[in-house]
This record gives sequence, structure tokens and C-alpha cells, in this order.
Amino acid sequence: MKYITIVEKDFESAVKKARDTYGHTIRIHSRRDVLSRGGFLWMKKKPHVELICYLADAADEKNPSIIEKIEKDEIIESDNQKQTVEEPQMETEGEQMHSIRETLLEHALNILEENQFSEVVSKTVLSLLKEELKDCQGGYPSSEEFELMIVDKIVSLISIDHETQIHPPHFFVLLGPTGTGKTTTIAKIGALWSLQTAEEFHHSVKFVTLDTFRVGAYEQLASFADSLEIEIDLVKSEEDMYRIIEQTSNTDVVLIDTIGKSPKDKELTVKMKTLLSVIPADQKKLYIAISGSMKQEDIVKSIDMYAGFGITSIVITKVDETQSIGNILSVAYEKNLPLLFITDGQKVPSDIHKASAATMLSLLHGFSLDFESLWANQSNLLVDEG
Ligand SMILES: Nc1nc2c(ncn2[C@@H]2O[C@H](COP(=O)(O)OP(=O)(O)O)[C@@H](O)[C@H]2O)c(=O)[nH]1
Ligand SMILES: [Mg+2]
Repeated sequence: MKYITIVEKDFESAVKKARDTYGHTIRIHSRRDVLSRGGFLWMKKKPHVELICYLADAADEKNPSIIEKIEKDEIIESDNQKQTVEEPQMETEGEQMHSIRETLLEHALNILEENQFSEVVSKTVLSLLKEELKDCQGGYPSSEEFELMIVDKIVSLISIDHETQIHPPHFFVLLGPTGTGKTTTIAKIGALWSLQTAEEFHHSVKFVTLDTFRVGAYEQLASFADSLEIEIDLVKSEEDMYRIIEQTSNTDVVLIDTIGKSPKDKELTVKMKTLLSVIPADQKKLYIAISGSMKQEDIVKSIDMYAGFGITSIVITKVDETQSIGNILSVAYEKNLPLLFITDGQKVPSDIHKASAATMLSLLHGFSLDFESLWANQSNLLVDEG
């Protein structure tokens, strides 16, 4: 038998909705009064009534509607749960709970697949959801609450590099494959920090490029530097690097653009490592730019290729060119790497955002909840209450 869950603010509205939607063949199996957690990531509480209904067979039609019976009497209260006991049940309560649980978990799996999360992440999220459903003690969340549970689990697996967002290192080195948007991202980050008017978030910056091999590479960053009024320098040798360290002691952040390399480019890797090793370890952090449009196996290969450099966190680029970011989020979880920035276009400086739960949510699909307005409402609430 297929069950239908109707969730409304009170019993009368739920009965009306059941009747209006399904007519007089609708039967109520049970009623539950719930004080549920809702709002953004489970933060507010609100009461509602859930009716579990099913459609009676035609042969059942001669029986009075269960709704009519319930309205007259027979609401049994126990343990703060009101339940109606009617008609011989086709399935035991246990079986019914099982099928609702399966439907919810199937919905979660569809969302995880639509967003291209890896098998490892999907399994982890599903097992966290199963655990939480166990804790529901005989009840189960509405579909809205369950979607928030899914989001909560996904967000809980991914960490954000707040440390770099607030306190960038003296030398910020961006690595990554050719064409992922490193040079453009360096320009965006430079603008983000140097044009910031709030004193606590403002950092003086300087650009440095190690990309002296490709024709036009220096000119590309130099043209951004020119329009943003940021100084730029070029490092070809270890001596150049020593000079830069000396000359930038009063600069907050030196943003270092690098050259993308192919797995065969052993010589280039050694050269870059040598130049970067001149910078004292406590003054530098290294980051990797990964394009949203890359396949999961290529993302893994790129991260493995740069693993020897010691990567702090990931900048996801070109999310405007991809349908889903589950692939990158999965690698971030599996490689235990936090997220730093997300870029979504070619425009400097506007198309860059600090990674956060909100930016992640705005890039996930397949939910019936509207996360953008949820986030906006929550922000208003925080402002009102704060
Ligand atoms: N659509 C889109 N294009 C981007 C983004 N970031 C960079 N690009 C473009 O990608 C191309 C390669 O960027 P570039 O910074 O030179 O990559 P690099 O080789 O890693 O330094 C350029 O045409 C950029 O304008 C982004 O977030 N979205
Ligand atoms: Mg470049």
C-alpha cells in the first residue's frame, strides 16, 4: 500500500488538504503532532501536524471515511503523540515506517547522484542519515526537514579554510593544471584583499609570477596588476626569490602565480620546488586551483600530482561552466582538503566568492527547498535577532 504524508500547521488544515487533494477515498492511518526543528540547518523550532494517509480501495467505499470518524472521536494520546486507531491495518506500523524510511533514503540517493557525489561520499551521507533516522524514535521527518538533514550531512563533511580567508599567509602560492584559471584567480584575490575597505579584512598585496616559460604569461598578470594598481615582479632564479623576500617585508600578502605542468614535466616541477623552497616554511602556504568542469578522476590525479608540495586548501574555479560540484566536494572530503574560494566567471574582480556553507548550497541541485531564499530569510533573522 502506498502511504501519503500530509504536513500542515494544524489538524484541520491537514484534513482539508487531504480531502481537497484526494477526495473521499482518502483514509487516515495515523496522526502525529510534532515540534520539529527547521529553518536553516536545523536552527528553529515549529509545531506541525503530520497525517499519514492512504487511498481506500473502491470496495472500501461503503465504509465511512476515516477522516469523518476521526473528527468525531477516537484520538488516543500517548507519550505526547496523538494517534488514531482505525480499521484493520494492511501493514504493521513497523512495515509502514520501513517503507517511509526507504522512500526518504531513495530521495537522498537521487540528490547525491544528481550532484555527482562519489560513492564514498554517498555512502557516508546515507549512513549518517540512517543513524539520525534511528534517533527519530518512531517518528520521521517531513520531506522538508529531511532535505535539511541531507544538506546538513553534506555540509558537515566539507571543511572551509577560514584561517586563510581571515589571516592569509605572507606568501600565497597558487598551483594547478594549465588553463584552470590560476592567473585570473590571483588577480581576483589580489583585488578582493587590496580593495577591501573594512580595515580588518584589508591586506596590502603584491603579485609575483614564476610563469616565465610561456609567451605572454607575465603580460597577462601585468595587465591585471596595471588596472588594479598592484605591483608585480618576476622570479626566474633563487636570487630573484631572495630579493623578493627582502623587498616585501612590509607587504601583507605576496600572491604567487605559477605555471601549470603536465605529469611529464619533471624538470619544471623540480625548478618550481627549488624556487619555492627558498621561502621559509612558516611564511608560505600553497593552494591548488581545480576547475569545476574537470572529471573526478582528473581532479584526483591533479591533487596527487601536487601532493608533494603540501597543499593547504582548494580554490574551485569555473563553477559557471559545470552542472554540479559534487565531484570536487567528494575529492575535497576524500583527500581531507578544505575549500577556500569559488570562482564563477571571467570577470575580475567580481567573479570570486569565499567558500562557505551558503555558497556550497547555492551550487547543489535536486532539492525542492529554495536554499537561496532560505539563506536570505535566515540572514534577516540573524540580523533581526542579533
Ligand atoms: N568561465 C570561467 N572562465 C574562467 C574562470 N576563471 C578563469 N577563466 C578563464 O579561463 C581561461 C584560463 O585562465 P588563466 O587564468 O589564464 O588560467 P591558468 O592557465 O591556470 O593561469 C581564461 O580565458 C580565463 O578568463 C571562471 O571562474 N569561469
Ligand atoms: Mg597562468
